[in-house]
Amino acid sequence: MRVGTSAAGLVAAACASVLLVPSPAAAASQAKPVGHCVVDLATERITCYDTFRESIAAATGGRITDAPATPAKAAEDKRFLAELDAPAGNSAKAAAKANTSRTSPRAASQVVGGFVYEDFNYGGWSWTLTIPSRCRNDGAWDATYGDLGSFWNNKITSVIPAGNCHIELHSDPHYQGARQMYTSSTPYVGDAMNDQASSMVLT
Ligand SMILES: [Ca+2]
Ligand SMILES: [Ca+2]
Repeated sequence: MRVGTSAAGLVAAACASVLLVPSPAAAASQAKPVGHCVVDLATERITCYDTFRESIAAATGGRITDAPATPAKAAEDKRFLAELDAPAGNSAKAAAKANTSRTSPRAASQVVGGFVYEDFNYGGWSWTLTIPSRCRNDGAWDATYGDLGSFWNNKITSVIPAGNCHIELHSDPHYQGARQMYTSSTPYVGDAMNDQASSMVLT
């Protein structure tokens, strides 16, 4: 495991193995490191890992430990995407088991509502979005992130909605500016929204 940095840059003191990770921009001068982060939209806590597989294990509370090695493969893996959407019944036990092995200041959101990526075709840094329960598709907003902050502001280039959610990107913080909705796996968000998103809504 690599990190545990929140959008506000606070290290989660509760987790002994936590380290602060450089932002993608700050680290760009070296060989480009890539991290795979889990963003709990309920708490805005961001925790990053070295591998996509690790990040999925964390995002699912230990339920899925054999995710495809790369996000690009995951995007085309129907079995994996279906497993992500499996009923929460099975995950309760796994989540309980996972929770006994680490301290957590708040209960984690363990439904995956989607993924956003730094680069074209699900490349670069990934951010797996977790939410308390699946989206309802009733027109109301199910989860939000009002200000992506320097860590992932103006970087998103591809997206994969999950958990019955659609992902709506906004070019300015707090759901202002241009907006665009994505209802299925999208390897390129389009010229108008590429590297523009500063806030997002799951609906
Ligand atoms: Ca980008
Ligand atoms: Ca922006």
